[in-house]
Amino acid sequence: MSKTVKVAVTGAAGQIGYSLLFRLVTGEIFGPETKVALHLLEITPAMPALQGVVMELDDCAFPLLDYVLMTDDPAQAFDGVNWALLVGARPRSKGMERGDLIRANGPIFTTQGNALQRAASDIRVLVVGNPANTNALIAMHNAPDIPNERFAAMTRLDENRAYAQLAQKAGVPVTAVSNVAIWGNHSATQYPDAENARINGQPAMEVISDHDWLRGDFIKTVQQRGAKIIEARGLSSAASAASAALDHVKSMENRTPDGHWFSAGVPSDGSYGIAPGLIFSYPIRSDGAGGYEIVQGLPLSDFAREKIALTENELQDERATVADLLT
Ligand code: NAX
Repeated sequence: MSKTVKVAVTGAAGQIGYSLLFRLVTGEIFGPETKVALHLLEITPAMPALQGVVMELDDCAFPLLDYVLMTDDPAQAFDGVNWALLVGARPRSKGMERGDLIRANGPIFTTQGNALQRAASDIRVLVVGNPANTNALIAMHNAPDIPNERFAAMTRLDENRAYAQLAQKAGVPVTAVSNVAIWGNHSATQYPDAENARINGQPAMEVISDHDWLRGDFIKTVQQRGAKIIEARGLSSAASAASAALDHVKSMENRTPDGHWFSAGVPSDGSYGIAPGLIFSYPIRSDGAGGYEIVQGLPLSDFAREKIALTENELQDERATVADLLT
């Protein structure tokens, strides 16, 4: 075995954790030569449940699982880790507005941001817990020792959802679809971009002639997919969310093939006129060595610009709501 990668997962006893942990150690993400150490963080009352999950991890006898650390202390959880998947968050309770949820999550992500400074020098952070973009913004601001570009919020599930919708509409396998991008916030204002997408290498707008669908129900379906799943399942997306988080890690670990991209909420550098510093989902390309670039020069129609402005405004409002936490 050539190396060990240390991965912290927060909220590890939750739904997403249950779909995520096992696949992290099969070799599919970091390769068959890399051992994986899991640092699992939970809140104190969930430690017994976490113990049950770890018993199951033991029972899989995964050859690549190096060790498992269970803790309710963020400082211990993030000590020396190479990846931190921040899944745990305060859920929305009855009657809670989005603003209340954002504020309720503040203390979690200030504390975790601070503790992340104990991580390895190559740490990369993916925030899954909602509101993901603003939680990532808070964590990033509270970890001044870590370069901002190491922080991302997950919009890969939204991207995967858009891939599936386009493939089904065009009657092609999902592998025929490429170059889908999610712009903005992981929320109902996000803009799933079909105008730059391709199907079998052709513009999706040429392959799918139903432009009313592309500009209407396609966008709405992706934006509201999470709510539809809760309605149908009685529980929020978990396996698909875990799968998307793993896709994100894999994409960051490997160089993105030429002409392709994937989406993630990353700190805006002002690209496409977005306010600098917001955690904004863009199409990005990984260099496979820890760095990435925001894809430049994609054409955006007036329709797209209008949608992107809406989601940017929402993120500006969210940032204003937590301004006092952004040290
Ligand atoms: P669960 O409620 O099943 O699990 C969350 C776990 O986090 C619980 O075990 C809880 O004890 C733990 N937790 C809470 N506060 C914590 C803290 N301060 N430190 C460590 N652990 C803590 O939720 P689950 O379905 O797993 O979803 C987790 C988060 O992902 C939620 O915020 C959810 O909204 C968000 N999602 C984000 C998605 C995305 O695309 N970005 C999609 C799926 C999902 O809805």
